[in-house]
Amino acid sequence: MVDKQWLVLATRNRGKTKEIRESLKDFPVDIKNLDDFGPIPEIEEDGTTFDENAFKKASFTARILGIPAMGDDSGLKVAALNGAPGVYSARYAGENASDQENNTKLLREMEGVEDRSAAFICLISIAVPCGIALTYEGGCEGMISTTPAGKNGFGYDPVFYYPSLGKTFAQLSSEEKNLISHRGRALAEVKQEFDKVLTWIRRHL
Ligand code: ITT
Repeated sequence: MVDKQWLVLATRNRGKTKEIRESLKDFPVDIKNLDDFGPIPEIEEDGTTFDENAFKKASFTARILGIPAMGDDSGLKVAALNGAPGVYSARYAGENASDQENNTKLLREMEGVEDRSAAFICLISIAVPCGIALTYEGGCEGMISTTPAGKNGFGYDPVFYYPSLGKTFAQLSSEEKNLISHRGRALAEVKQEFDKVLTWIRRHL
């Protein structure tokens, strides 16, 4: 039997954790998350790009815990809002804002706006304890709905409408969402070269 590689998810977001675990369930990797370890210092997300923040989350966590880590920095870019909320998606309605507060603010900003096109972006960084990392990216285009719909997922899922399925992301199961979402697409890139990723990790441990 092949030994599973430990990989810690550098996130406290349960929705992301669920989707990443689901996506990698058939791969030889034992996925931990930050809750499996004692308290560790907060990761500073002060980068100006998704790329920078994903790298910060992964490399900081890998260095602190001494275990390979995966960071996900993601968010929603709305064309009519000049790309907002972007890297500030988690705190659009303020520091520690709830998903519902963020959605309410977004729908308010979008009241009466005709161009409702938007895209989710996800940057995945896989880092080893010495601090270096591999990066993967995925995106998904959709529209901002006028009212929330659906109970699944997290974040902006209830207001992100995916036209070709005629549903919001919150109306999809995590398996269905992973097939088309920004995170699912970034993870598909990881999975496509999973053997190489494992070799790279082991070479740098
Ligand atoms: P960690 O930093 O602990 O991973 P976070 O929620 O703060 O968790 P981000 O800084 O990457 O993560 O912010 C991402 C925000 O973008 C997230 O809180 C959601 O509001 C939104 N988002 C990202 N991916 C999403 C998805 O698949 N569905 C809905 N909203 C999403």
